[in-house]
Amino acid sequence: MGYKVAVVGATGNVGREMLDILAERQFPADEVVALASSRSIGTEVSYGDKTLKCKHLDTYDFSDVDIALMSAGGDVSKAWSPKIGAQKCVVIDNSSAWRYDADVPLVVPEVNADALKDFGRKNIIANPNCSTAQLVVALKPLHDAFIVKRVVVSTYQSVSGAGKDAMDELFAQTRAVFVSDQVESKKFPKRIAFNLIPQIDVFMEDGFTKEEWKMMAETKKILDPKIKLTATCVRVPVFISHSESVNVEFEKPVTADEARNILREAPGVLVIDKRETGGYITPHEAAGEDATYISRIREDATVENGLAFWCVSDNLRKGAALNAVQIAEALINRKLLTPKKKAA
Ligand code: 11C
Repeated sequence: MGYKVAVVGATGNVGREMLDILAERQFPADEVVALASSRSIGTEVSYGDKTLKCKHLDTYDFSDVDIALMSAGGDVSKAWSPKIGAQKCVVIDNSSAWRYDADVPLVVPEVNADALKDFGRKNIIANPNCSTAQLVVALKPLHDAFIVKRVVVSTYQSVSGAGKDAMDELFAQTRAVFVSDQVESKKFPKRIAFNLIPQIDVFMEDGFTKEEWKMMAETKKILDPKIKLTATCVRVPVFISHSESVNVEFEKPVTADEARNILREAPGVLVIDKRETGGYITPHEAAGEDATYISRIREDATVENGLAFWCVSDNLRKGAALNAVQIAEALINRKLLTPKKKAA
């Protein structure tokens, strides 16, 4: 007897990826339903070798659903997650609506799966921002060994993080540059084709952007509130995968070899670090993959106990859909969730 799973926001970049990953990983689901807003009702989406027709979220009854994987944006999540949770269906939410709520665990299973034990307070579990997820997967094993004090991270984030319209904008602008040089920007504040934009999300009062603040706040909640982190988040003309240049100061001395060996054994991490031309991973190579790739590991002699590395991951997978499905798997493996049908 398996689980009934609803994918909310099934027609979006992340929703479609959630359906693919449920099928690929043979998630123990008896039934998967695709839900969407009114404008997508009837739209067909793929789930393995099946085709699902999207049903309307507003009229859907969650009373026999075990898990709702939500990727419908913060406003939909704020309105719907409490109602769905009240029907004893656990919501795994990909938006930022609940991440900073003390009663909602914010989880990356390789890092803090123990936090899942508190999910019943609201029946909501939050997925972190994509740029945070890959970073904490890389930092966790290093933190366990050397204790992270401070992180300086610069991101190179793909347009898929901003949704399908943003991918279409990069495509249209790239073509327009060659055809007419009439480039129109709607989704991004400046042209993204053959350019990069040092702004993701809105500006905060202190001059950082919300994306940069999220990386700091989420790393503290997931990994350790004592960690200091400063981020510069940049949008780049890449379709899929976020890349990060990371500098870390540790409490204990660290060598590049020690860090490399620890990262090689770490869950969710693949080290590609040949110290030769091409001996590292690029976003193009990480797209469609599950791992968080680490390359360019080297000591940073400008600070005490410093280390620098390059970190790349598919933002739609580990940064969103894969992490959400892994949370659902962790609930099952830890026996924190029984299918309603079996319990009845
Ligand atoms: C981006 N990281 O690349 C964002 C997308 O808080 O879940 C995800 C925003 C979030 O634009």
